Amino acid sequence: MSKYKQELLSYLLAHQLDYVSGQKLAEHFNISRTAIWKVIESLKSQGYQFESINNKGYRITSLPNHWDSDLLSYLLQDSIFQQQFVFEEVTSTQTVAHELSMKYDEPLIILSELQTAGRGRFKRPWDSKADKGLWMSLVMHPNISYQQIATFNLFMSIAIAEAIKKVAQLDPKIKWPNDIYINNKKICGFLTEIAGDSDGVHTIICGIGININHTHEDFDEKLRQTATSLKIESKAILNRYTFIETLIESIEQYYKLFLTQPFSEVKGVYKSYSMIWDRILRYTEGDKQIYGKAIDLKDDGVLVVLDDTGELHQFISADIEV
Ligand code: BT5
Repeated sequence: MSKYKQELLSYLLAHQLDYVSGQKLAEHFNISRTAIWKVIESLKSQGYQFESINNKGYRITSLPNHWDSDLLSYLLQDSIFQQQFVFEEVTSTQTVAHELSMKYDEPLIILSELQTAGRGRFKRPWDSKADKGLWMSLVMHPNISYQQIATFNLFMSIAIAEAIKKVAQLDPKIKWPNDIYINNKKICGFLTEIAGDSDGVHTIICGIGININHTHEDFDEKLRQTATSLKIESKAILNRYTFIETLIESIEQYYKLFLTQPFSEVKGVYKSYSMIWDRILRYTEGDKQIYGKAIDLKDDGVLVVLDDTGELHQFISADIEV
C-alpha cells in the first residue's frame, strides 16, 4: 500500500496540470482500478484534495497541511537531504537530531508537528505549536575547522531570508546573529550546535523554527508583542510544503557557498538584509551590556560595535534589543 501510495503520489504530482484517468493509472501501475481508488481515498484521508471529472480522471488540487514523509521525499528527491524523519511530537527536534546524527553519516532532516520542549539559545523556550510552523533540525557532516564554523550562521541567515522573500514576497531582515524579523517582529530563530574532535567539526546540527500559519491568537500574550508569522504578514495561508521546498533549496545553495567561499563573498548580500546597522541598540553578552552602533562585521563573523563613549567592542554572539 505504502509503495503504491508513494509512486501514485509522485505520478499525480508530476502530472499536476492534467487529469489522469483511473484506467490509465491502473495500466501504468499494473493494478486494478479499485486498488487505485483505494489509494486515492487514503490520500484524501491524509488531507490531499482532488478534482475528479467523470470521463477525464483525477487531478491533485491541494496538498495536506500535515507533514507527510512520502510527499517530502518526492519534493526533496534532488536535495542532499535524502533521509527525512517526520514526527508528530517530540521534546525537541534538536535532541532527536543529536541521537540520529550518531547513527547516520548522511545529511538528515528532522521535522515535528509539535515540540513539547522546543529550545532556543541558552535553553530559552521556543514556542512550537502543532501544525502552525516549521520546526526542523538539519544534520550535516562537513569537514571544516573550528574557525570556519564561525560564519555558518551568517550564510544560513541569508538562505532563510531569501526563501521567505521568494515564497511570501515579504521583506525579511536579518538580526545578527540568528534571527529573522519582519516588520520589527521575530518570525524565525535558529541555533547551531556542533560536534567535533581534534581534527575539526564533523557534525553541524542546525535547528530552525519558522512561524508560518499562526494568527495573533496563536501566540501567548507576551510573544504577541514580539513575534509574527508568514500568515500575519502576508495575509495568505501558506502551504508548508511550498515553503520547505524553497527553503531547503536555498539552504543547500548557501551551505555549498559556506563550504567553498569566504564570508566576504556574500557580505554585501548579508548587509543588505541586516536590520542592525546605523542604529544605537542595546547589546548583551553574558554580564556585559552596552549601548552602541554596529560598524563592522568581520570576515570571521565577529561584530564590531562602537559605544557612545567611543570605545570599540567585539561580539561573537549577543542579544540585541531592537
Ligand atoms: C532562537 O533562540 O531564536 C532559536 C530558536 C530555534 C528553534 C528551533 S525549532 C526546531 C529546533 N528544535 C529546537 O528545540 N529548537 C530549534 P533565541 O535567540 O534564544 O530566542 C529565544 C527567544 O525567542 C525566546 O526567549 C522568546 O522570547 C522568543 N520566542 C520563543 N518562541 C518564539 C516563536 N515561536 N516566535 C518568535 N519568537 C519566539
